[in-house]
Amino acid sequence: MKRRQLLRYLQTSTGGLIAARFVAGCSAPKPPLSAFDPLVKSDTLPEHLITPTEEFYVQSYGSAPTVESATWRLEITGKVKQPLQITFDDILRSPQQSFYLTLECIGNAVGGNQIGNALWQGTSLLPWLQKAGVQPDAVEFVLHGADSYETTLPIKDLLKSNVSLVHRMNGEPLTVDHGYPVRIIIPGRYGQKQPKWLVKIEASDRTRQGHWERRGWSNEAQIPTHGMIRQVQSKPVWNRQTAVQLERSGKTGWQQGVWIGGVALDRALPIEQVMVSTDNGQTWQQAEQNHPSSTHEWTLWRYRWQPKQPGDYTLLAYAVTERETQPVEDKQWRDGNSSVLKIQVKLT
Ligand SMILES: Nc1nc2c(c(=O)[nH]1)N[C@H]1C(S)=C(S)[C@@H](COP(=O)(O)O)O[C@H]1N2
Ligand SMILES: [Mo]
Repeated sequence: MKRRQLLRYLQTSTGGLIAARFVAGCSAPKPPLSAFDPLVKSDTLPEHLITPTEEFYVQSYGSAPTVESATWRLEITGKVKQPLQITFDDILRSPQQSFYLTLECIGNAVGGNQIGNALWQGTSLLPWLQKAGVQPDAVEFVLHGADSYETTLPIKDLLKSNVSLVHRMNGEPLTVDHGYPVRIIIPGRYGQKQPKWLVKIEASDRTRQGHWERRGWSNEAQIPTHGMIRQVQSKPVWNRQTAVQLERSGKTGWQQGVWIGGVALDRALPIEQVMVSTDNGQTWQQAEQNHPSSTHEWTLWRYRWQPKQPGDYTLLAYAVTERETQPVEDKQWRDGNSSVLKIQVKLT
């Protein structure tokens, strides 16, 4: 179902020009309580934190098209030497790869829920692209969804063995909302570069812009270094729940210490550290973190805070990679929002 919830006007960095985006998508999102509890409730950080498919955000610009796997075809066409048609059976018969990867929407609000981690299964696109053969004057691939969605990427960015035609998510066939029967996953990019209901890959000799790119969103859509607080003690926090109150005593009382937990992600590099502040940025401490299966899966982190007295506190967290330190100040939206979510904690 299409829901146009709000229209955001965005000032572009080049000044003057106004870009707009309809943020369609998820029904009133629910806090990911069940998914995030292990961040603060286990002895050690889990290896993976999967977002259950029912809680996984859905971002579609229109309604989900009905596509049957039996009649579904993926065309590889345009500036290729030999156009190809791939069937669903072809995909199932090809070598399978399973991988954990965190998907996020470039329009996700700071600390928002348009992010999730799943176990995806599919097959590499590369052998088919090699079979089709790209003509020398091709510069881009245009990826088409059955809903007429399109996005583009430079030729070289698709000629990688970790670009997958995916047909399963969290051990089940893709749901209709998530792109049944087949979507593409291109690690390192925001969700906008991963068409669902993929039906055509077209090599082109000129550059053009896709659905969201025409509306002012980054054409590179590369995921920046960024992290976010997701849980304080047993309470989930996110952009719609940024204030938490904790009592001194009791099972989750602050006297025994307060767990602050969250996630962090980058397009390609491992998260080197996550720094946490409990005094609105005056002092910073390094969080404990896990080591995910790949740099495309979110890093889980947590920090044990031992408050000394009641009062009001502001919690912040930022992530660091070799390339980038997440800025604590606000940043432009069009390249993906990587600024820091502020959590207000009242200790009584
Ligand atoms: N065909 C198609 N693919 C699409 C979209 C779309 O509207 N149509 N939305 C994109 C956007 S903006 C995002 S963030 C991701 C969301 O994937 P999800 O709904 O499985 O979470 O899908 C991408 N792929
Ligand atoms: Mo998106």
